[in-house]
Amino acid sequence: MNELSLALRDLDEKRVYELVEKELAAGASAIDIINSCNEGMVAAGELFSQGTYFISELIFSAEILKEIMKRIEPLMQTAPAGAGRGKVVIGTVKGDIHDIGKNIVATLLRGSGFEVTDLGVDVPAEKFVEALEQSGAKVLGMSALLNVVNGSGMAQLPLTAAGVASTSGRGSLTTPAMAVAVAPTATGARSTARPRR
Ligand code: B12
Repeated sequence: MNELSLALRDLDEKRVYELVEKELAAGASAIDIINSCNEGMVAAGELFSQGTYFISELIFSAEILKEIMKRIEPLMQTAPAGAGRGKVVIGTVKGDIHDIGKNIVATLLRGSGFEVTDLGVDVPAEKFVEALEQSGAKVLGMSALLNVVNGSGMAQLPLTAAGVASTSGRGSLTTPAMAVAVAPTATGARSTARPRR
């Protein structure tokens, strides 16, 4: 973990903002900042699961990260609006309200010229299907950070009927197997999963 990750883990708000400015001035990209923050958030999550942090501390870590995102979001716009790279439906699955990572992905996609339909959080399976049908999107992004929601409802998605070409599930717990379970017959069903930490 670098200085920024540690300051975020320790909820040292003022120091976090100073370090973000320092790193940006030194030439860090928005993605570099996000990666450092991710490390700090994972560490804060570990302190929570060990009982050192309470939910209030987790909420505070999220508030700090949201402030950082306000600062770096403009740096994530690389393509002109309506650049026509394709359509994507994205949302956080039912039972889960984590949305910071999902919002980052939506911003990056928009910034790269994709038209994104963001369904928000706690999205039931049928809403994903409805949005795919209405928008004609061929890509579905589902965010899931809680293991209790792993597969629940998601495996029921009639994705082939909705014409999905590729599925990315991502979060602390998602696996390639999960993405395939969600869309077993979709062409190129895959996950950008990372191992649980
Ligand atoms: C902040 C946080 C919260 C905030 C969320 C605020 C918000 N608006 O999102 C609050 C305080 C509300 C919260 C609540 C809870 N949380 Co919480 N939370 C976290 C924490 C610390 C950080 C998550 C985060 O924002 N990370 C930063 C972002 C940038 O990273 P990210 O989400 O991983 O996203 C990146 C990638 O995953 C990827 N990505 C994300 N989505 C998608 C989608 C697609 C399509 C793609 C391609 C990529 C992608 O791209 C992003 C950028 O790199 C994690 C710790 C962890 N290890 O993840 C725990 C964690 C996820 N929470 C946890 C828990 C237990 C809870 C609660 C149940 C606590 C409680 N007792 O109430 C509740 C759940 C409420 C609910 N029903 O959802 C556990 C889950 C454990 C588990 N195995 O299920 C974790 C792992 C903490 C822990 N170690 O115990 N939480």
